[in-house]
Amino acid sequence: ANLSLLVKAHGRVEDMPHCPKTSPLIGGPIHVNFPSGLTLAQVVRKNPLVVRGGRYRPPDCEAQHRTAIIIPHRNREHHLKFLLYYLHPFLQRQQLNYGIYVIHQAGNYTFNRAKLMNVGFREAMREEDWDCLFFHDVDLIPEDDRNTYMCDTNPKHAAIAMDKFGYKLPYKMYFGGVSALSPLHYLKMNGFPNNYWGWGGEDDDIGVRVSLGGMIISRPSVKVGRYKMIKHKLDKGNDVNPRRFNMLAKTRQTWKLDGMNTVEYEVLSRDHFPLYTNITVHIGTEA
Ligand code: UDH
Repeated sequence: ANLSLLVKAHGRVEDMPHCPKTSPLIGGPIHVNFPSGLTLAQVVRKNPLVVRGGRYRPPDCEAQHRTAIIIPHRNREHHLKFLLYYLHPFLQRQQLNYGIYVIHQAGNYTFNRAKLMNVGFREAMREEDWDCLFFHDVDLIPEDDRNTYMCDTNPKHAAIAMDKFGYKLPYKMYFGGVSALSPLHYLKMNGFPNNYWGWGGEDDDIGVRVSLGGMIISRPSVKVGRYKMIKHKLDKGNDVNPRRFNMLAKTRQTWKLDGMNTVEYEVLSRDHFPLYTNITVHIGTEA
């Protein structure tokens, strides 16, 4: 009996049942607020089954889905704390095998969200055979459990109804905030662009890549794909990119020449913190 318990703790037991198609723990709408004084230590205590590096497997059934969350980050520790506070229980209620990766841009040079996602993809896949990657802004909190963090047959845009856009899609091709791709989807579109430095444009470029890769965007319903954004101002080191429209006009010519096949970076550290894996990376500067 001890042995079977031991094996169970590692989630590899053959006779553990598969988790059901729809988790019985899903409760629907979530009331999101931002408790003042919340600490990471409290979040750790609330999530006793999360192990080193922010990894989790359901204790009593074999998860049907393996999802990595990739969060581009610099200087938003305050937002990260709230995201972890909500995301860990949310993913556990969905009975996922999951891991959370924070990709932290080193230095003060202009921020590059999309390139950090490419780093996250490669580094997460190095650790585990994830079948789905959720590319997740640090300041967006999902407001409904039924927004399942699993991949579809097509790339999925999950953050379709944000409070800041009046809980609706701002425009038809919008692909920003939170999106989900399988490794196959990601490689079909050559990942994300590496050359969008500063704010804006990269999410639309990614949307165009989806269709250039021969895929379409799938979406949850507006009722379910709801997110609350933690209010903030434009960051230092992330000025609006004035070249974004010119670049966007050329995606059709550039997507195969720039992306996952050309990404270069240097990992400075990899830390397996209790609630997430932090990868600090030097991604260089604009050419
Ligand atoms: N990010 C960081 N650090 C930065 C910049 C961006 O971590 O310095 C990450 C973070 O995950 C963020 C994402 O990149 O959620 C997207 O950046 P953003 O939040 O600046 O973009 P968004 O379009 O917000 O969500 C624009 C803020 C403009 C505020 C205007 C006030 N009315």
